[in-house]
Amino acid sequence: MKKNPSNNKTKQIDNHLIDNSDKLLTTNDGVAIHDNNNTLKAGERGPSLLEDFVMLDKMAHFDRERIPERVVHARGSGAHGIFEATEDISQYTKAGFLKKGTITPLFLRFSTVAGFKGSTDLARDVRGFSVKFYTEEGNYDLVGNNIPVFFIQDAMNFPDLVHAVKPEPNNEMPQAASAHDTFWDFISLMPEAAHMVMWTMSDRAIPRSLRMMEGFGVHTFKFINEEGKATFVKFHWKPKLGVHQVAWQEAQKISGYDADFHRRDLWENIDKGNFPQWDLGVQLIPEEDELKFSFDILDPTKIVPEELIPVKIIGTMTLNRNPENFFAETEQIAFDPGRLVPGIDFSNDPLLQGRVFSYADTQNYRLGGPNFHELPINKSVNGKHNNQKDGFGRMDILKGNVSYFPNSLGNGCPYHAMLRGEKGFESHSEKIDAKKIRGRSTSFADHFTQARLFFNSQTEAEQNHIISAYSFELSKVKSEDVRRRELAILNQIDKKLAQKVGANLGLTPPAQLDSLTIQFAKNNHPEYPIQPNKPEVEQSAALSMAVKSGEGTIETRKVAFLVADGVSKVSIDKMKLELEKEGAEAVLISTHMGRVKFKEGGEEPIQFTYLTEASVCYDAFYTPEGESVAKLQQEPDYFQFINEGYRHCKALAFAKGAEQLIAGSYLKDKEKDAGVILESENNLASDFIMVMKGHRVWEREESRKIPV
Ligand code: HDE
Repeated sequence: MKKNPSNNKTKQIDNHLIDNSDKLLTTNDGVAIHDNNNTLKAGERGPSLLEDFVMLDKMAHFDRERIPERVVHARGSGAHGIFEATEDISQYTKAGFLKKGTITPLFLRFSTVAGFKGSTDLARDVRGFSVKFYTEEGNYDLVGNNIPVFFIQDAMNFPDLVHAVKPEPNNEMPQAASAHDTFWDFISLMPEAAHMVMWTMSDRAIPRSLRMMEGFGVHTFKFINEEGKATFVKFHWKPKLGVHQVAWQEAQKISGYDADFHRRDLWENIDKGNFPQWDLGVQLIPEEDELKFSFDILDPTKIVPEELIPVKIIGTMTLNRNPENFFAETEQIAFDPGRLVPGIDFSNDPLLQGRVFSYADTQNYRLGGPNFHELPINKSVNGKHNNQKDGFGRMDILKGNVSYFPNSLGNGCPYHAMLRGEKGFESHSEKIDAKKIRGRSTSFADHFTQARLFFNSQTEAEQNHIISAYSFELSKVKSEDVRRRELAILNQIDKKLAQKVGANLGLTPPAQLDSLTIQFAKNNHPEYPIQPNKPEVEQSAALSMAVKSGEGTIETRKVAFLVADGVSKVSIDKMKLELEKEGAEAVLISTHMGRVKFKEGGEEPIQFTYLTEASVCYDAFYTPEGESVAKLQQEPDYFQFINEGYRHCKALAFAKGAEQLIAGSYLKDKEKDAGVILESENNLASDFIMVMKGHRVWEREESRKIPV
């Protein structure tokens, strides 16, 4: 696909690009620098002089290079792209960028939540999924996550949640991990978190790639049409590459081998022209049906099962351009779900309402003042015209003597839409007749039914991963009271889940919720526990990530070809051709850098070696035939690759003659499964591809475990 395509937003950004090629080095004032190596001194061995403005200019700027990192979602990666609206949904919304056929530039930033800016990509965590649409009617931000629900129901609890999950305040440990006392202490006192925690303990929290995650708007929003009629809407991003994970043990190892694994994967794929795509889907709920469900659609700890309201696809997003500069774009982009365009409005979800304040407030602080809207990455493409002026870092230069409204000296400009019979953003005129209360609706009091729905909708392998994740995390918690309190919550969700986690922790799950948990729940609902409504569905297929063998795609998957000098080029090329037809990538890994020599004569440059690479960074493994096989017999790191690949349930293919290497691995004592493909017994390439399409051979995980 075309490299670095341009549109009105990228052209706007390009106006700010600085190209230093063939340019003289200058100070910030444009004065040419004669010597960039030496400070000005009184004599060769004398003290430095204060008048050295060249050095002071350089150092003073350097001293101010860092800005505060985001208080949450500090670690992120972004890309430019476009959104194309493909359906006529004008009966629901008047939003211009959703009109069929409209193409809108955008910037997307993915993130982890808890870790600092330099932390690992592979933390077990929620992933942020923030999209800024540069629409012709102003910027619209859909600031979502890769999990469709949230931990808490009311914005008031957010600072506490974040304090609990971040490293503990006394010793600032652990980094980018929820496996510690304060997180589970808080969570076990907040039964409303039960559903979200179930998701974060599932494989959703350890994605294979940012390109292989779903995104969700989480809250219920409103669409508003030309007539001013509202329809409730929930947003979904569905990745064309499917939804995939890594194994937890893999995630931990990747964090060591390549802490930038997700960032690199996104960057490299966009760079190669493998532009990732997502369909945007909406669940539309007529206003009249607001109270029709067993749960409250304003409660952000609930999904609307797709069986009740199907997801309607309304457009496609394509990420097609890497940023030029991480700081200027990915770091300085300022998202804000509290700013809307005509055709979209808030619902009364109390979590969403709190976000309306927090984001602009944090940007004002993080980006050093109120002019962050003028930074190239944040600037709207339709301009900004108002009487707000001055402040730190002001870039726009306002003409004339008028900066107030109403005015006559400036012909009343910038003018009010309504004064000239035009339309601007109008809030939905929802009728509200209520008493002020500081409290919570009883319709928010059911905390376990959807957590159960999620657990029931997983395959056996997925359930096992959830059990292992709870066991791992709670094992890191020092307080036995906290562990037991969380087990009591799990027991309310599913007895099998609680028992299995309990067995791993050496604890019996309590039958009742802990008295402290109930005490806190009663704070919101004095009559807690409240009998939940009967759910409409007990299972929902969309909640599982499982794909069957042969059903998925292997596009952009990385297959390690394990070679050494003397490898057969024919054996490499045959497999490579078949994999590339399916869009996968073959990466040769050898015993040394430089050039790899072929059995048939000739050689090729080689970039990757057993020293620098790790099996956990690859999706599948192929050992070609040749004299290389004898060399690999002597290469312990080769066996590490295939042992680990096997342990992580990946496909392993062996060309004729290469299967003798199995004898030196842990695979030798295992009953052969569909994921070990031998040229002598199988249709090598097509069987290999079919297993890869299924992502993993999960049945291997429990029955044929091996140490690595
Ligand atoms: Fe955020 N959140 N959040 N959040 N959030 C921030 O804004 C906040 C919530 C989400 O890539 C902060 O610019 C409050 C839900 C993403 O730059 C901050 C509440 C969802 C990002 C903030 C929530 C999110 C943020 C920190 C509860 C999923 C990264 C830096 C009322 C729908 C955006 C910043 C990016 C970032 C506040 C809850 C997603 C402090 C108060 C629910 C993806 O303003």
